[in-house]
Amino acid sequence: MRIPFIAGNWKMFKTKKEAKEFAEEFRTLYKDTDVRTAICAPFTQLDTLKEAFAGTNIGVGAQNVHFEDEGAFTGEISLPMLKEIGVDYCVIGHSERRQYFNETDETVNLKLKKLLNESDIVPILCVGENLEQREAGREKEIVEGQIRADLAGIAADKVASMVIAYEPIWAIGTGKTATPEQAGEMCAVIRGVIEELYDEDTCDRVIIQYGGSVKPENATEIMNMDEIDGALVGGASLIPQKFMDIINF
Ligand code: G2H
Repeated sequence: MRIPFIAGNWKMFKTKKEAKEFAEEFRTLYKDTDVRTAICAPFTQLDTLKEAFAGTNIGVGAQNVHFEDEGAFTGEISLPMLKEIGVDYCVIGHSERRQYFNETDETVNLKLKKLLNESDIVPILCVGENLEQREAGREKEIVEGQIRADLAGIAADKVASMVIAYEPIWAIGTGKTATPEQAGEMCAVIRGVIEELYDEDTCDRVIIQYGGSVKPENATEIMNMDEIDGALVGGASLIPQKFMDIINF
């Protein structure tokens, strides 16, 4: 049985003051549920959230990590730095990083290996096709290719502990959501590739989220799809009540 997992991805939103205000309000709304929950925040807000959510089941995640421990990599953050803060999750390969910051399947693969081999931080690997690829009917081929390349050389037990988020680029922040059927179909494709690359047990255990304009109004139908175990929520995770309503889908 896979436990539903709903994570917020704040992207480059919220100052420390705003993060504190969010956490205070969210803690008053949050009731322990059977749903796993986390907020993936900008690096400078991670310690604030860890402190604010201490003693709760609310996890805290980063949105990127470098694959080297240290070095001349201006502007980057390493795994030892994240471990020191005690983060629980780390988003890897978000389409915005692939699109604007030169993230490739190769760097995604190095980052996943780094996290999985050297920490207990759970990666949330993002994959998804763009509009042009979807219109050309190539979405399955694109996502399959990303999964194969991103997971190359990673062992089954590590993959089983991961989270994969299917995020069609055309549905991100656009207000256009994939239909539950489209999202479910692609999550099934991902599970199928995992089974082919590994085995049934790994495929049964890996958590697969949908991400792309998830909001309280569409969370229930998305979460009701068999192959969808959770959601990666951008815009709607910035407002405590909205994010809570999604968790209570
Ligand atoms: C997709 C998602 C969160 P939004 O990027 O990762 O953002 O819910 O704003 O589309």
